[in-house]
Order: sequence, then C-alpha cells, then structure tokens
Amino acid sequence: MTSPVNYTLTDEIGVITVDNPPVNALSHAVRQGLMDALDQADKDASRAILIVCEGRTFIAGADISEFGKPMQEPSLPEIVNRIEATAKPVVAAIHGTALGGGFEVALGAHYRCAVATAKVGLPEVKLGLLPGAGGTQRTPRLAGVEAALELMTSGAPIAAARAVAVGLIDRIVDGDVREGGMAWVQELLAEGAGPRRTSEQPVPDHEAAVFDGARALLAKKARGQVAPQAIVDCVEAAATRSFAEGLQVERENFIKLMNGEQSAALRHFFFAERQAAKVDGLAPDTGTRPVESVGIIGGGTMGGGIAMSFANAGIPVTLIEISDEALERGLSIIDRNYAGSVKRGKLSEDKAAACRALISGATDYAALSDVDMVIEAVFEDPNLKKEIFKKLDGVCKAGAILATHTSYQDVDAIAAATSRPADVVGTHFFSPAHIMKLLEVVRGAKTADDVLATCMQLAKRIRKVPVVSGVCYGFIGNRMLQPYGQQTQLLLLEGATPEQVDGAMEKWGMAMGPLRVFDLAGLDVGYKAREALSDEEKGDPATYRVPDLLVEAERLGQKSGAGFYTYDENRRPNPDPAVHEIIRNAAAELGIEQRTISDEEIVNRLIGALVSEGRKILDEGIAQRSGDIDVVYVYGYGFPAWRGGPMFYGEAASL
Ligand code: 3H9
Repeated sequence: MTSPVNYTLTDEIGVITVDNPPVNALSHAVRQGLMDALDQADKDASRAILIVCEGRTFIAGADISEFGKPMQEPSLPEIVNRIEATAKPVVAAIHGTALGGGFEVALGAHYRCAVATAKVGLPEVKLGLLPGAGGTQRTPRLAGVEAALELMTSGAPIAAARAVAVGLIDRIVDGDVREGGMAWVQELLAEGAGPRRTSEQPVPDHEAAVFDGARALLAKKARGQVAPQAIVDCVEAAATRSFAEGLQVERENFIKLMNGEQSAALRHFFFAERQAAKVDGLAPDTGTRPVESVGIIGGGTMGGGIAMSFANAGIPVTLIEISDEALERGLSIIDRNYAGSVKRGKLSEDKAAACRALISGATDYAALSDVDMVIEAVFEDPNLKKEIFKKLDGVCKAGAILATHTSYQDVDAIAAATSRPADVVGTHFFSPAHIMKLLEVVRGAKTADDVLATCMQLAKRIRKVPVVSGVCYGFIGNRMLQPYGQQTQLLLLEGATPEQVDGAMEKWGMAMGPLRVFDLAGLDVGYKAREALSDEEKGDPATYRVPDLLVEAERLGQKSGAGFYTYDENRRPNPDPAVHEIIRNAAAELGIEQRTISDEEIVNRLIGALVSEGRKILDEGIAQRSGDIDVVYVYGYGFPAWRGGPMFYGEAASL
C-alpha cells in the first residue's frame, strides 16, 4: 500500500507532503508516514523541511474514526514533539483548514505560513476533548493566554489574517501554497534562520485572575460541559509550570475526556450530522436541479427568515405577499433583522446591504414564472396551502421545485393539488429561520429523487443542517414534542412545579425547560389547535387541562406577560403562586394525588417520552436512522449535543 505521506528532496529542502483525502486526517498511516519522512529528512542532505498538504485542505485533525479504539504508535504528541526537536528548520505551509491535531502539527513546526484564504483552529472542544498534542501548551506561548483560551474553548476557527495578528502564523503567502512555502523556506535559509522552538518560549504576561474569570464564564456559557473547564486547567498549567509538566497535565486531561461520556456523545454527534445529509436509497448518479433563484410566498416571520437564508447565500429571492401593505410589512421586518445582524456584529454593513439587495417583492404570482424553486410559507391552513399549490402549478416553469414550509401538514395532500407531485417537497424551517440551523426535508410519497437530492445540497449552501423526514403529523421533531409536552403536564398535576420541571431539564442540559418553551410559543396556539379536535383526538384531559385553564385566565404566555410564569419587563420568568393553585385545583378535579417528584424522575420521564416516540418514528421509517433524530433535537430543540441527542442518550441510559 502506498503511504499517504510523500517525501522528496527538492533544492536542498525536504518536502513532506500529506495526501490523505478527503481532509488529510491523521490516520495511523499518516502518522507513520510522517515519522518515516522525518527519519529520512534527518539523514539526508536537506537543510530545511517543509510540511505541506495535497487536496482541499491542510491536515484537518486527528482521525476521529480511530477514537475510542486502542491507539497505534506512533502517537500524535510524539510526532509533534519530534517535529519540534528536529535540528533543521521546519516550516508548515497551510491552505484550507488546519484544525485540531493538524494545527498542532503546524505548531510543532518552527515557522508557519498560510495562504490568505486559510483558516486555523483547535475545535477539539466540539468533540468534548482538548488539543492533545501540545496545543494547550504551545498556543498560549505564541498567542497569549486570553487568545489561546478563546480559540480553544470556543473551538471556532480563525482566518489566516487574524492568526497572523495574534502570532499563531508568521506570514501570509501569495498564490500556490507549496510554491509560497518553498520560497519562504529559501528566504529563511538565506537569512541563516535555524530552528525556533515554541516550547522554549515563555508564556506572555497576563492577569492572574484570567483563569478563574474564564472558569466562571464557561460555567454559564458551556453549562454542564467538562472539556472547556479542562482546557482552562491546561492553559493555567502552561502559564504556571514547565513545558514538560504542562504536557503531562494536558495528556492526563485528554485521556480523561477521551474516556468520558461527553466526548463519546459528541463524537457520535459529529458523524450523525454528516450521515444525516445522506439519503438512503438514492442512486449514486442521482442528479440535482440548478437553483439560482427562489420565490417565497408569505412575508411573515418565517417567510422573511427563509428569504434571508437564501439571500445570505447569494441566491436572489422574490417575496410574494397578498397586498402592497403586507409586502411592505414583510420587507420592513427583513430590514429590521438585517439591521439587528449588523448591530450584533454578525454581518458587516456592506454585506448586509448586498444580501438585502437580493430580496425583491411582488404581489403577483406571475413574478414566479421563471424561478427555480418556490417555498410557500403561509400559515398552517391546509386548504390555503392547496390553493396556492394549484396556482403555482399554473405559473411555475417545468422542473421548478415546489416546496411547502410546514410544521405539521400532509405534504402528499398538498402535492396532490398539483399536476406535478414529483416536484413537490416539504421544507420545515425553524424559527428564527435565518438563524436556526435545522431543516427537516420532508420526502413525499411521490417526491422525485433529484428534488430530494437538490434540497439536501441546497440546505448546505444556505448553511442549514438537513435531515430527511417522511410524511406524518409533526414530522420528526414536532411529533416527538407532543408526548414530551404531555408528560410535562402530567408531572405538574402529580406535584412538580413549572420551575422545578424547567430547572431540572435546564440543569440536565436542555437550552430551555419545556414550560418556558410553551410560554414563548404562546399557550393560545395549542388551545386553538385543540378546539378543532374531537375529545377522542385530544386524548387524556390531564395532558391539556392546565394549559386550557391558563388560556381561559388570559395567561397566554410571554406575549401576555403571564403563562406558566409571570414575566417582568425584561421577560424574565418568575414563579407564580396563582399558577401553583391552578395546577393543584386541576389535580384535585382530575382525582390526581400530588406527591414529591425528584429531578431524576422529571428528566427520565421527559427524555423517555422523546425516546419512545423516536423509536416509533424509526419503526415506521419516518426517520432514516436514529442519529438523524439526534440531529433534529440538537439543532432544532436545544437538546445538549454533549448528551449525544435523545436516541443516543436513551440507549446509553437504558431509557
Ligand atoms: C484532534 O485533532 C485531537 C488532537 O488534538 C489530539 C490527538 C492526540 N477524522 O465535514 P465534511 C470526514 S480531534 C475523520 O462533510 P466539509 C467526514 O466524516 C479532531 N474523518 O466536509 C466526512 O466523511 P464522509 C479535530 C473526518 O468540507 C468527510 O471527512 N478536528 C474528519 O464540510 C468530509 O467532511 C476536527 O474536529 C476527521 N478529523 O468540512 C475537524 N474530518 O464524506 C473536523 C472530516 O464519509 N472536521 N472527516 O461523511 C471538520 O470540521 C470538517 O470536516 C472540515 C471539512 C472543516 C475539515
């Protein structure tokens, strides 16, 4: 087998080239290849060494698929230390993304250059880990404690220019990365530059309080997570102990994290997310349709957010509303959202203006005659949706994709309103649609394969995480929410308070407890939906008695200042004895005896409700795989990624 690492001696420079598609991950073969190449370079006539990569990127990290298995020698820390110890100057030349162990290889080198488009980062924290090949010790020596903590605890990559500014990269090279790297090595040799070892440099001065400050901040920002705190410990060791001792602290923490539950969950989630983008049963040669223009029907909150998602990806949007006034209102919400993005520093003013310029409005469906895709995003009225699809059938060009944004409706029934059901698909965005990453792509019985493939690809283009769902009431996410909500109501009647339920779930890791979510969504929404149902369809009255009573007392949730909580002017929820009384009375009326309920019971019953519905969804083939359900819950419902998603957690906890 040929090695994924190639070594050549060119113009007195030993060039080590890693070529391990798709992302040059540091598999065992790459690690061995690097060691062999270093051996060769040690012995030959080279005067300096260049490390560079083939393909789309520099090394993107350790090979995550090898984690959790016995590690084969040579280990990555050994390689990085060996690179740094080399007697000849070593230069790393970076393109694409140098991430994790990949960037640590570059940090082991004595000099680093990058093309301007490159990014570097230490994203291990997103896998529940920390940089385990010297990254926690070398980064603060080069960039200072604060920049190092930010890079490693956020896991977010930084652009080459920023990396130069903080001292992690020495220079930007123009043109081809290999040529640029070679030219710089020649320059360094001409200057007589020798090895420059980061481990021999001191950590720059910093405030002593920075570590405790970071710990306190992360306890809030990364509630419940162990890796960010361990990173702070390692950086503190870098600042207070010798390099060798610091490496030891890093190693011990790395191994502890690698063997822990959180990293196992996050590693599962990494692959689940990538797997979710794949559609089972599609022929490998399934084509996609070009989507270079989009029409959106309905300029409400959802329609506007969806329009922004496309415009932000450079795809022009025509927004359709029923009247000039409604259109104006919709466009002004979009203006406000863009202004908000600029204010929060998410978009530059120029970029926001350029995106906004891609959104135009119309009140006549004729404006949609030439678009490649239409997304209908009007409110959840099946008859209105069908009427719209009939109209679209009349005006849209052949081959246009017709999508309905819906949380619950029957996509097949909507498709049947057209003469081209194969072109119809469901796209369930999450609110706010320009921010939330999840997109449920609903595959109708007749949806064409290339329509589905196009939606999956398009989702990536508009920076969403797509998951395929079959047709059922509520699809994957909202269908599971129903038993979760019902179980929440039963817990209240049995004796838990809203603040206890939310507190238990938030402490466990949910971004928001269920009752705060209901208050945010508005209790009147469910109330109105129930009005249309028969008693039999509504199910056990205990599962909706309390919210009914709250709506009847004009407690509609956050928007009316009171729901399961009362809200102050800053929209902070406060427990309300009046709600406790409503719950107690409802329990008495329904003959339910109240008791003390533990937090553990709350978590097990609520997550258990998600898991058992998730299993039904899998059995019915609504979700392709259990990892897809995990992706839906993490990206759409604030489920903690470090618990792996409900299905992963349910399996591990035997729920
Ligand atoms: C680490 O380095 C620990 C060290 O500190 C210490 C060690 C002692 N391994 O995302 P994509 C696969 S921890 C194995 O769709 P993109 C991925 O599964 C690591 N496989 O592409 C997919 O496979 P498939 C720190 C990997 O262009 C294919 O490559 N590094 C790895 O959207 C394409 O991936 C990271 O956490 C890997 N490291 O994004 C970086 N990376 O086609 C993780 C990717 O079969 N990776 N694959 O589904 C990324 O962030 C993105 O993949 C990247 C490319 C930005 C590189």
